[in-house]
Amino acid sequence: MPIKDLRSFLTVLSEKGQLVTVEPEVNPVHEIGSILATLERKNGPAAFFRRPRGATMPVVGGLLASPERIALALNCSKSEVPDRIAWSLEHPLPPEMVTEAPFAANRWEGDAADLSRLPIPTHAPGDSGPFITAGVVISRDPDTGVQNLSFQRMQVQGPHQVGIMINEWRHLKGFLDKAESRGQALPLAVAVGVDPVLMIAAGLRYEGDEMEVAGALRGSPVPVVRSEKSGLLLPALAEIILEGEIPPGVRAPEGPLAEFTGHYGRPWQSPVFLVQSISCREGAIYQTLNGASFEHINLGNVLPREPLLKHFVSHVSKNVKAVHLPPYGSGFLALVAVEKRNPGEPKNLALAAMTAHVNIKNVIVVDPDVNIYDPADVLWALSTRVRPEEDIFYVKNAQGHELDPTSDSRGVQTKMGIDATISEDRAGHYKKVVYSTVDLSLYGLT
Ligand SMILES: Cc1cc2nc3c(=O)[nH]c(=O)nc-3n(C[C@H](O)[C@H](O)[C@H](O)COP(=O)(O)O)c2cc1C
Ligand SMILES: [Mn+2]
Repeated sequence: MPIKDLRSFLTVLSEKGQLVTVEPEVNPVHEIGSILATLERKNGPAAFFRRPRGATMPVVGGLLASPERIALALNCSKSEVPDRIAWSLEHPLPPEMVTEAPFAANRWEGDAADLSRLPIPTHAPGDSGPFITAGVVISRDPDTGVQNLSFQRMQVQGPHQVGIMINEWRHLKGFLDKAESRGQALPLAVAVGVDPVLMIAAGLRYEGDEMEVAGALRGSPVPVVRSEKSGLLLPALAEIILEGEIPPGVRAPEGPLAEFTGHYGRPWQSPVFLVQSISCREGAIYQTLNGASFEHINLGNVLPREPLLKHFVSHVSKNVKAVHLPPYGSGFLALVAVEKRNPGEPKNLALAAMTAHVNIKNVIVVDPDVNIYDPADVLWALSTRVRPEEDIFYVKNAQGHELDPTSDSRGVQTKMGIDATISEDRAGHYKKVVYSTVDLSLYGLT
């Protein structure tokens, strides 16, 4: 079945055993978040919650938490994903106008556009309240009219108001700065429950309209309708569309929320998004994700940056066999496997990886017999192949991410490179032990 929206993706996931339905009633406060976290930690399936307490619609979550499901979303193999994203950034495909949007079936405006209609979960125990976390934010440059997709967490602050956390270097921040300098409100729409390529595209840093990258990722243009209210182009097959505006000069306390670093941040003073209408499809499904989750890291760190990492290290050496930003490293750890030809090569690769993206702090370079997708293999290489005084180096006072607890408030930190390849003089003496993998079912074991 071709994927074109959330529903068709759910069908594909259930056909592949990648979606479970939770039939009992669940509490949107903490219980949904805990179930999603438990499933994710054991590389389990995504979850469809049929009966969130007090809700009129189901909730789905954890859709892009695993490499298997990301590959299903992109209809390719896991190893093809980075090249697929790199290709799509180079071959954008503009959206296509259609006349009908299923989300027009139900529309509430003004006082009726009440956020309590939506089953917005409070995810982690220390979260400050319910947050919209999987909503794709649609905005427009006030000068050029070019649209933008991004994720911004949104904390429910009232029936028609959410706090929206906008980091300094985001395109949306630039748009809001322009609107605010003119004393104008910035029109905004949020699409919840979309074709997963729109989510993947929203996590990318791209100078242009990410909707065109989503079209390229899908291999067909995103169907859109023009909002009568704001003129924004909205994905026609979204489950739920919120429309409204960010008023100029308003800031309100927002957060904390479990962050992608696996830590809670501090409360912020964030702009607010005033919701003026809510539209949703017949039988709408609400989508969510956990703040501190592999799903967040996959969308925000792994998928956008593995192509960059590959590009940077391949520039330094043609002997690179594989690269990975493991989600358990919060995007701060890069792994590189190389068939080294020269003892200096791993250190140059570590330096290249550190500059591939500002967030990359620790780099471990391993031999190709180490499976960089298996944390146990990486820790084994660290434990048996690293001579600290020779193989570990630091770059002090480098720029990293300010939410890394080792950074100062501006993100200044020490980066670390580790050459975990076996040293040349020892290489002839050691060979990795590899047992045959057997089919346990032949022995009555499962
Ligand atoms: C799940 C998720 C949540 C995010 N939350 C925020 C957020 O609250 N505020 C923010 O500024 N960026 C957030 N980001 C990062 C941006 O959405 C991301 O960097 C995006 O590419 C920015 O788009 P832009 O390049 O068009 O500015 C989040 C990313 C993900 C994947
Ligand atoms: Mn952008």
